[in-house]
Amino acid sequence: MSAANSLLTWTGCRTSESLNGAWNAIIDVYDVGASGPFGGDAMFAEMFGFPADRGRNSPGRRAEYDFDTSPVLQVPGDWNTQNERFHFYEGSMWLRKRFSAQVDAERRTFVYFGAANHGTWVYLNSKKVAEHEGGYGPFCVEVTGLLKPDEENSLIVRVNNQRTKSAIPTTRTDWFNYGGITRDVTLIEVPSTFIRDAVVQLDPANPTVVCVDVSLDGPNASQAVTVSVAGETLGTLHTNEAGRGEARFALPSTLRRWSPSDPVRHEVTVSCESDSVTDLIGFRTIATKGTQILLNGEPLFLAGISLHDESLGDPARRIQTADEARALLAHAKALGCNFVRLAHYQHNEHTVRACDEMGLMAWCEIPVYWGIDWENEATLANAKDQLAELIVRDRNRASVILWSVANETPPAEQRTVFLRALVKEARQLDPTRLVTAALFSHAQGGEVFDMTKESDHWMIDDPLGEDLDVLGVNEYHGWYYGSFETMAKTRWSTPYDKPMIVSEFGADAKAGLRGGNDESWTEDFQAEVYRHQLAMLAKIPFLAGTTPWILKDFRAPFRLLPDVQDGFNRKGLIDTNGNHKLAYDVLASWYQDRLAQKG
Ligand code: GCB
Repeated sequence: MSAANSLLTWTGCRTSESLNGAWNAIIDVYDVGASGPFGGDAMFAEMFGFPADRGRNSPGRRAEYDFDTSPVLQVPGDWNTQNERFHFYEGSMWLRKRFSAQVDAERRTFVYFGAANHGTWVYLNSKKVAEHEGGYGPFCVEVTGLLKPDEENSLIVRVNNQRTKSAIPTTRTDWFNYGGITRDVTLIEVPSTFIRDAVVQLDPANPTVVCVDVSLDGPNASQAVTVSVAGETLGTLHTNEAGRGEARFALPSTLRRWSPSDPVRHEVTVSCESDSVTDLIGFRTIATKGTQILLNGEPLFLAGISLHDESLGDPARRIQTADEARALLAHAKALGCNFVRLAHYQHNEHTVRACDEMGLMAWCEIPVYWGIDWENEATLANAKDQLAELIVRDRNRASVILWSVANETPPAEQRTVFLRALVKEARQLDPTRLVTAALFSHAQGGEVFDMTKESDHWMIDDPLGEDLDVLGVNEYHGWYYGSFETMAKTRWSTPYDKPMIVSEFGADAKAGLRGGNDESWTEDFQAEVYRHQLAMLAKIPFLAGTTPWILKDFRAPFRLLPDVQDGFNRKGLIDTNGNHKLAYDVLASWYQDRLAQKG
């Protein structure tokens, strides 16, 4: 079963207990912790097998490990920034949490992981209960009947962040490979028949109708289910034996619609005889018409910025809390953005919920990024799983308007077959949103051409464009290639009658480094690149939005220029502490004018 099928949604309203906090960690460089150094040998497995959770003073055979006296890591958290010894470690780490739980025999219990990077094995009281692949997606495991009522439980997680060629993402990424349980871990309790998922979204073709799709799970899966919005009952549907039910209900047209200027969310409750869930949901439509993007039927320009899932402050690390997400997004709001590109993988749910709350539309993406093993069926299966986890988790969020299936993948037959399968998957899981991908600007006629050759005509004709609703295009004129003179006369065209978002452009600048407008790595040069870029982009008739690269400097191991990069990609408009660079104001004033033009 795909991990997404077993995902719980509406978790915020559930009876739950956080398993965040101090976990003991054992580094396992030779990866022997599951079975000992001799594989299946029972004697050595007992001495070395970490899932048994024995220790120095445990009775019986000696154990050569001990969680109790091993270092502590905070969860959520990567190991790289918590312990200097682990900074560049890539491999297996075992983490253990002991906890006691009230066990109600009438109810079911799940352990929910926000994310763990990358391959995860989960053991409860020495029994393996789950495996999961993918460093950014949520997953959960049912542990009903496995918890001990009267003594402590041992939850042991082996996380391995080794980069591999067939994984998603693969071995080379321009971001840091933070290892560990990087997002919240929660013990969640539900009734024996419960609402596993409920999708409540406006019909894109008729904004006065809400489409409801419910799945119940448990022995009495066939039930009447009532849906109410803002205290008013919309109607009742009936689930079948398998627990599935769909219905369409009228939604009062007076109910305020969600938009960046009025990010209103309404209390939605879904109840059946055995369960009831509540959440805040915003209602809006998103569509395209020719080269325009329409929000609630009105064309608008997507004034955006790209972000990584990295918090402000020192040390740079993954976002862990809603407040950290809000603090980062506040810089995008101050820039005048109505849109963010959550690159290049599934961001923390806190960030997506903060987008809903703060009125930022969002582009959400999976790490199908550089060098994917297109021929590998397991790779495709994992990409589909990751996409499904993302969509199932976030398809009730009004802020999410675009699912992106890939970033910078050179056109080739098998690549297009692979990505088409993902586009299809996205549409099946969510027919209410738009699908995009960040394409290469320098791919024309199905080939990637030499970027160093100057060209003053950019034709966006990647064959995948046929399948997308919105074309995303990354380009680095004025930085990796292309002169300012050529940019001034560059013409853009596309055979597709579709909107285009320039999903990346930018230049590195070390905060505080000043110089001439022609001096690389200075704030002045970065600002100059932005001025030339914005002048060029303003002339593209099918441009529907921009998400320059990037809001904040971020950790990137192959960015090595001493005293400038030092392991960070410096294309941020702000540095890691939130200080603005000159280009920030250049973009802010362009967005102000652009949004004023569009009314
Ligand atoms: C890109 C990638 C992004 C990099 C960026 C850069 O094209 O999509 O992940 O960080 O360029 O800075 O070169």
